[in-house]
Amino acid sequence: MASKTLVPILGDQLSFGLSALDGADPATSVLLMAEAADETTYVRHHRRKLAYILSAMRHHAEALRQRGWAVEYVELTDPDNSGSFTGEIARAVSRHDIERIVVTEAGEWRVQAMLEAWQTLFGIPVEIRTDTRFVASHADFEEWAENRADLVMEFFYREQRRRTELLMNGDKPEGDRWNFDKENRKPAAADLFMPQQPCFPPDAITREVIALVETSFPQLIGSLDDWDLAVTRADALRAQAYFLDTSLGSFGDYQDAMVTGQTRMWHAHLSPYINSGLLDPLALCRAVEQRYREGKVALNGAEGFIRQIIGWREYMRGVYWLAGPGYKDRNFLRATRALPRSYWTAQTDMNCLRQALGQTWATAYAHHIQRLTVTGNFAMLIGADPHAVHLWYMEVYVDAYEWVTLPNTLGMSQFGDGGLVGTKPYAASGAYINRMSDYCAPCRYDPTKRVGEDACPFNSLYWDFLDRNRGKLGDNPRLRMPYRTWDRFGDDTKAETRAQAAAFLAELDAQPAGYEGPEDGRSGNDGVARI
Ligand code: FAD
Ligand code: DLZ
Ligand code: SF4
Repeated sequence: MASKTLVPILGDQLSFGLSALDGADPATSVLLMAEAADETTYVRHHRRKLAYILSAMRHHAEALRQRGWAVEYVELTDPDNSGSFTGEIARAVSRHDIERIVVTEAGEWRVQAMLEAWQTLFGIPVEIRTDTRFVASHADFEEWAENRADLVMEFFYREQRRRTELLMNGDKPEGDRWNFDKENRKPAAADLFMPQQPCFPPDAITREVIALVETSFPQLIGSLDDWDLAVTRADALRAQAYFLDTSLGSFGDYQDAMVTGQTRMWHAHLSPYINSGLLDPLALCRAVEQRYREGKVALNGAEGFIRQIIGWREYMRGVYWLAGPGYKDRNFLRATRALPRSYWTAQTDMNCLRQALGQTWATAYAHHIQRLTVTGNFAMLIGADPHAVHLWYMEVYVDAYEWVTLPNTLGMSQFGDGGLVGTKPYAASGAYINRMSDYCAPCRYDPTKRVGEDACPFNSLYWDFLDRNRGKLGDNPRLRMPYRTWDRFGDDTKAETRAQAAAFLAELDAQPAGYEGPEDGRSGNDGVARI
């Protein structure tokens, strides 16, 4: 029997062009994909997220076989399944005459540590290759970050534009500006034309996976109804084409807007497919540029979208790896409160939270501004433990993998890293939510009131957050204005604001927090609890 190369393919490596497959010979390679219990349980994934990953993996295995690869696929319910990546490598090594392992580096520290242990464990060479699906390698990011006091995303992004030559005219950015973000801040109204969403009904494989998730994970939250996710590259490309044709034109203008009942608006909803490998982010950016060059979309929209991908997405990954495995333990503001149970049940009278949480429960998706300004902002203002917040985001969003979720939650949204990712906390009062959404009009709270029975909780919490964190945030130049405003409040105003926030937090603490199981409630979304 000829010696073989083992090529493990992880659940977020569903790309035909994966670096581990470069130069591989189908005749002497065994591709291994495994549904691992460790991976399905290391956080309490939303059931839709779990079903998406398992179904996309099963479809990808089939597509690889059709391309001539020998794929060994271990299902979750296989009686011999060891439950871990390392256990499955061990079993594959014992089944075949494996002379070496070639694998693409993992997306996160936890899994990378496993890969790095294999050579010693199995006594055969293990080649860990760079993940070429990112424009900047770890070394590129380290080089960029070296000797910089602040890791400002905008400067990294410019380097990425030069590196990819996206929207460049020689050395100069298209339109002679790098960033058109100022044009991207329009609120949206419900009567604007919104793109219909593409829908990919479940096929036999997805239905089987849905049944598996329903029976095997009864303790998890989230709806599996109205399945609409693509699980193949072909369908993910259809979703991409849909976005390019119908949403990209308005993406920039309404990037920060929130409208009741509109889950995705003009957002791409492509992150699940990009992060699991079904879509190539750089090819997507090139398609966006082409639309601009053909005069089909405006520069602000094209630039804004490309910035999200080669800028923010890659910057977050760079920070995650640069900061090291200890990043997740940072807690700059020493925040310790547990998340309210409404984060799992969507039962709250605060309409903005109810909308964002209800939609998250139903679809495992919320767009950026809901994640940042509603759920993230509220968690930070009440002083929630940033690691608990991170875990919640890891659980509930279909696009969540540690490398991208952690810097977004702990860093950007909770300021838990003290300013590595963002220069100031994304704290906002009810006024901002009211400006960018239609959530406030039907809410039982009034976004213009700071104190009183119907005052929007965001308002007193916002000032109280600044006040109680003054020792840590008082010197932040970007917070000079709000602190000046607070200082101009009279003593009575300050006292009543503090009292309002304290009463709210006391009420919050008296209610159940966290989530222990389905008996805590699946989806109320009917506003029975106040918070
Ligand atoms: P669009 O708004 O249409 O943006 C286009 C693409 O840009 C996205 O598909 C995504 O690939 C990329 N992008 C935009 N912003 C970011 C960003 N800040 N970081 C990384 N990529 C970005 N994104 C994830 O992919 N996984 C996460 O687990 C995740 N958690 C988040 C948690 C918080 C608290 C916040 C504030 C943001 C988080 N994001 C995360 C970033 C962003 O919200 C999502 O990428 C976006 O909502 C995905 O939806 P979309 O495809 O419709 O994005
Ligand atoms: C997130 C996830 C889940 C839920 N299940 C699997 C799985 O069964 N098998 C697998 O190969 N990968 C899975 N993943 C993705 C991994 O947990 C991990 O996030 C990536 O491999 C990145 O390191
Ligand atoms: Fe949210 Fe306050 Fe507006 Fe209600 S009034 S929707 S709680 S911002």
